[in-house]
Amino acid sequence: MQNTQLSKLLSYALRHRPDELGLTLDAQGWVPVTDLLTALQTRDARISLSQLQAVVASNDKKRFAFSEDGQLLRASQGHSVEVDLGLEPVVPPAALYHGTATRFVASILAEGLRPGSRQHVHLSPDRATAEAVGRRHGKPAILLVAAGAMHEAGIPFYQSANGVWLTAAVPPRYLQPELPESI
Ligand code: HQG
Repeated sequence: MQNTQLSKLLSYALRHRPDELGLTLDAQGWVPVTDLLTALQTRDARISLSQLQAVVASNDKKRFAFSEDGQLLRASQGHSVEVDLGLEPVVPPAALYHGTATRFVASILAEGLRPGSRQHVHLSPDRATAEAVGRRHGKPAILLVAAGAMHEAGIPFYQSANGVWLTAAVPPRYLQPELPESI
C-alpha cells in the first residue's frame, strides 16, 4: 500500500470511523500501536512498526503523533468522533485564513463558519495554506478571519500539534472575503 493510501486509512481510523476497523480510541483520541497494526492487517495493510513510524514521520502535514513512550498513536486534528485533545487555549495572531470553495462563500458569510461534521472549524496561518485547503472542495476562495478580535471577545482558539488553528465556530461579523494569491 502506498504511503498516501496508508495516510488516508489512518485518518479514517483515527479521526472518523475507528469502529469500522474494530478499534476504540481513548478519551484523548489515542489508540495502542499494537492494536492499530493488527487492525490494519484486516485492511490489507500488513505493515511493521518501523513502516508505521516512517509513514507518521514523513506525512506531509504531520497528521499523526505518537505518545511520548511511543506506545500510542493519534491524529493531531480533524476528528469527527468526539475526542479531547487536551489543547490549551492560545492567543491567535490578529488575522487567520479559512480556505473554502467559492460556492460556499455566500452561505458562510450569512451563517458564519460552522464545524460541520468535525469538532472544530479549521483555520490556516497563511493565505497559501488556506488556498490549498479550499482547492480540495473546488474553486478556492479565502476568507480573512479577525482572530484577534474574536480572542478579545473571549472566544477561545487552539493550535493543533501540527500547526492548524482551531476554534468552535466563526460568526459572520469576523469574516471578510479575500482574493486567492494566484489570481
Ligand atoms: C464549509 C484538511 C457552507 C467549509 C485541511 C469547508 C484542513 C460551510 C466545508 C482540514 C459553512 C467543511 C479541514 C457554512 C463551513 N455554509 N459551508 N456555514 N461553514 N463550511 O473538510 O476546513 O488533509 O470538514 O468552508 O487541510 O475544508 O484532512 O473542513 O469547505 O485542515 O489533514 O464546509 O482537513 O486536512 O469541509 O478542512 P471540511 P476544511 P487533512
